Amino acid sequence: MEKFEHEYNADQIQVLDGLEHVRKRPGMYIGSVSVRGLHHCVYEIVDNAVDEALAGYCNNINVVIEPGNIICVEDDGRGIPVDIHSKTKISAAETVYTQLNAGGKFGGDSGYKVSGGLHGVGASVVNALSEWTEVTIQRDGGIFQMKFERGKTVQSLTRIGDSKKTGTKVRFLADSQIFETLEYEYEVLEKRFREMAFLTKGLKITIEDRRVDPVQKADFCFEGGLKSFVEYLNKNKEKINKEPIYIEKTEGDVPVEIAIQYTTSYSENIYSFVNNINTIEGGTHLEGFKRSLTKVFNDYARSHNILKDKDANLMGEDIREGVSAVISVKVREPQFEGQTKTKLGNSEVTGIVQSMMNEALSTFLEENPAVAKAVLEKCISASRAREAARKARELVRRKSALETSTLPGKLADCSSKNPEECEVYIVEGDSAGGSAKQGRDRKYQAILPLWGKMLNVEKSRADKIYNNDKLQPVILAVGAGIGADFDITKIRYGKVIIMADADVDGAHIRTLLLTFFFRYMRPLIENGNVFLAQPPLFKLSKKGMQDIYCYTDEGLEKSFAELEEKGISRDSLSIQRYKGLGEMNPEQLWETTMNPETRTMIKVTMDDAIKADETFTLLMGDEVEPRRQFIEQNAKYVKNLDI
Ligand code: 28F
Repeated sequence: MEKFEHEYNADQIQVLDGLEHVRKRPGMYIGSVSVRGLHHCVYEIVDNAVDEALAGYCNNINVVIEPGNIICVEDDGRGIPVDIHSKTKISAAETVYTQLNAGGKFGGDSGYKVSGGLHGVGASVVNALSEWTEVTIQRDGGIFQMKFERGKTVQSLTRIGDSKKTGTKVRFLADSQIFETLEYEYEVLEKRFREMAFLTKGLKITIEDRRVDPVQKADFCFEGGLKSFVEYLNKNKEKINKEPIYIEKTEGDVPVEIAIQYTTSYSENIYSFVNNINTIEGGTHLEGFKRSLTKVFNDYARSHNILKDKDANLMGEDIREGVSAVISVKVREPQFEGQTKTKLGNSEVTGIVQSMMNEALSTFLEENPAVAKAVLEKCISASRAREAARKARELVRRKSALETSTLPGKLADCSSKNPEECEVYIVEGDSAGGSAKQGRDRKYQAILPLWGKMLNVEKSRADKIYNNDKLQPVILAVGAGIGADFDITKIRYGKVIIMADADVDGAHIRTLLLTFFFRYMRPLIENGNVFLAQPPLFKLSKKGMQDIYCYTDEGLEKSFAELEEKGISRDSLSIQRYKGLGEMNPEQLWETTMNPETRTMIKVTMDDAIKADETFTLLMGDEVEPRRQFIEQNAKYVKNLDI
């Protein structure tokens, strides 16, 4: 008895230590306390329900954002076990919610567990970071409930009724003492749950946002799994193989699922997952996929005399042009490497994926010769374009070696040569470019005005891009090459800032430039070097009052309200609406948009690569109808601006 008491206390102290540490250093467990970390909490709880689905016991997961930013997640699995541990006298369910890593997430026997990145930290972390948590379990003929506040049990598991059903429901309110914001972003959650539904064939996930009226909701259930995923990625693209190539097989204890569909576009669009985690940095599974794709297509081309004896092999990048693919593997003990711990390191996985895909893909090509032929024709012209691009590049290199200055003539460069402090504003149009040149701080701010018709990047291969007179100044100014040659260590400016008007044309230029960066200087976006300048939409002025600049419609409303409180009425103010950057004089442009002390800028992130790719394709692809829809949808916004 003595000993028992002692152990019990020791355990309890450890439990408290664990969760208190989570509250002290939340970043260590959920990455950050920004909106990202907030969303991460939802994923943790939903992940547990998905695990129950992967174990084969759960078919439905419902997620609700309730008014007040309360999250409710419910599944129809077996319910977390409610039996009481003989030693600790605490229920299994309470242990899962109060003990760090008690969910069997590390090791354990419940299938393919996650140990990389920030995933799988578990329910107890979410509990520790919530103002309150309420868990309701239906199981063993009863309804059981327990409650917590900031990780501490305020009501142990109690039977509150009878039920013939089974399942787990978790409601929690994230702690405002911990998080910068409690405002969940519906779109972000929706996107993640769509992805999770693609990755778990047949699982139905619903999401509902009850903070808004009418309620916003979506439900996802894909019987096709990854096949549905690539169809979704390609929905606005012209397909080469109508049915995606689909492989689903388990080798040893490694389940592999792959779907591949070729499109007529010039970009490569491959997503890979390990244990449902997006492996942004790739790894051994992706390596196996790429090797197989290259080998099988080359072998087929040789054996069918499409490549002659004298021809060189096609290169991997040629064979990946226009491909959309998703690869998902489950690995029992994944080794995650790389900067963001999203690169699979397990070496055995390469061979598993490669041999499985070799067999399935070569069979597919033999059975679908028309598809094989169409893809190979595309690969061969990609390889010719690559060769042409190489020659064009060499020409540029040779030219620049001869010329005294390799910088574009229109560039008004800054005096500093230290990329860390230098920034370049890419500005559309004459007058704005002129104001920017006069208004800037010439020590570290460079201005590159753009002229002429912008190239449609979606429809252009690398050789055209290299010779385009509008983009070439951008390439030369940034100074780090493009495509496979892009070398981020050579960039001449730490910040590349797109400055365009807040109108339709401005939006077009922004989209085009972002497409270009996304496709040809992707590390620049990944590394956080690309920004969007935010010029003001309105100026409020009154005699004797300092001018007030507003950057959004909401900002304008807010300023009105604040001024009214000070007794300044609306009719005594003069409001100027800026139609374009050109309407501002150099001082105003500096003060509102370029002065690092006062400006606001938006950093362009890769967070939503799928979305970006979609928009680019939509705006510039061959399909007319989706583009028309996009413009129509955005016309509302445009009208809004043209008060
Ligand atoms: C809304 C969030 O968390 N669902 C869960 C289960 C089911 C089991 C389980 C969970 C046992 C002791 C580790 C049931 N029966 N939804 C959820 N459903 N956890 S979480 O077990 C956890 C282990 O500690 C479960 C038999 N085995 C497992």
